[in-house]
Amino acid sequence: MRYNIIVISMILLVFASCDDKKTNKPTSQQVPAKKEIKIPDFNADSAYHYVKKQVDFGPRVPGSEAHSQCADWFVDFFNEKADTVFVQNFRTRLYNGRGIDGKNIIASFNPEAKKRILLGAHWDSRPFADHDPDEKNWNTPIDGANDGASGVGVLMEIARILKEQPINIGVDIILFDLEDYGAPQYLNLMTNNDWALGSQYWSKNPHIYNYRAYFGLLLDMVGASDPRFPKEYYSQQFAPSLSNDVWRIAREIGYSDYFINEIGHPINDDHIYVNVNANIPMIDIIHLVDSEETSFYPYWHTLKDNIEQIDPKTLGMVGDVVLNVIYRQ
Ligand code: AHN
Ligand code: ZN
Repeated sequence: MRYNIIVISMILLVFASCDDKKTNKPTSQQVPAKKEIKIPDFNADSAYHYVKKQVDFGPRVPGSEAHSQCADWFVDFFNEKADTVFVQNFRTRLYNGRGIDGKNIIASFNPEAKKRILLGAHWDSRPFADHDPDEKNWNTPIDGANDGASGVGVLMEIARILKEQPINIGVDIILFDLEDYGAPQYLNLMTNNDWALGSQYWSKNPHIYNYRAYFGLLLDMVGASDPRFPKEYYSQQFAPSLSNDVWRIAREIGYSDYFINEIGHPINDDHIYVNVNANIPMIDIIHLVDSEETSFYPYWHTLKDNIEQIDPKTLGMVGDVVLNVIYRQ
């Protein structure tokens, strides 16, 4: 029996080698080469520098001097990198009924392209450290190095790269204002729609009439070390295939220890209004933990959400994932 197998194998080998001689071509040359996509390098140190620069303005609390100076810096920056910059000034109402001015900033690449991807983050920082362990700090504004500035820093680095290595599809980077002015925890108001005021406004009044995007990615708290990014619950509800695709790409490029293949907590963030009002499937990439108290990263809404928490390695991972998603389209 075994002898028979050896004989048959030898006959097959002879045939195989004959065949090789006939064609005289390695098989790889017979298959047309797959289109090579060159994914650019994300410079994590550059992204870190953009985060630090924002924090150095001071807390970007709407209505403050730091807020308006930082906005001017963004507009100058994007005017240099993007094809068109839109500044959407709006007036809205806070949880306490007070009127307030906000500014969404949109940087567009390839404005004529029909196929577009929306990339977002919020650029304002929270006026209250209402989750600080020390009650004295509950009305002090936070640096928001991770909560806000990290996502913006990653998107600024993406803008720098898009200018250097243009792509065919359209990309819109949107910096939402007034995401983080929700009622302080200690008031126990149990309200929900006092967060994400900038995205609430934009999703009902997009910068371009009938604006459409293929899909969107929102970045929130993407800069702390040793992050945990499960698939945020609402993202998985609104855009399951997008969420699965992004996490598959993250696994393919080696980040499965951080982009965890689990469903995380439901988060009321800017992507909700983009999905509901603008009807664009958008997911939230956000650092979530499994603690009882809050589902957010440990220094969330405390005075310790400062530049010390920012790890370029995390910015780099998230930047790589975003670049792989957009340059593979
Ligand atoms: C709520 O706490 C209801 N939403 C928080 C969303 C958020 C705040 N993301 C960053 N800061
Ligand atoms: Zn926040």
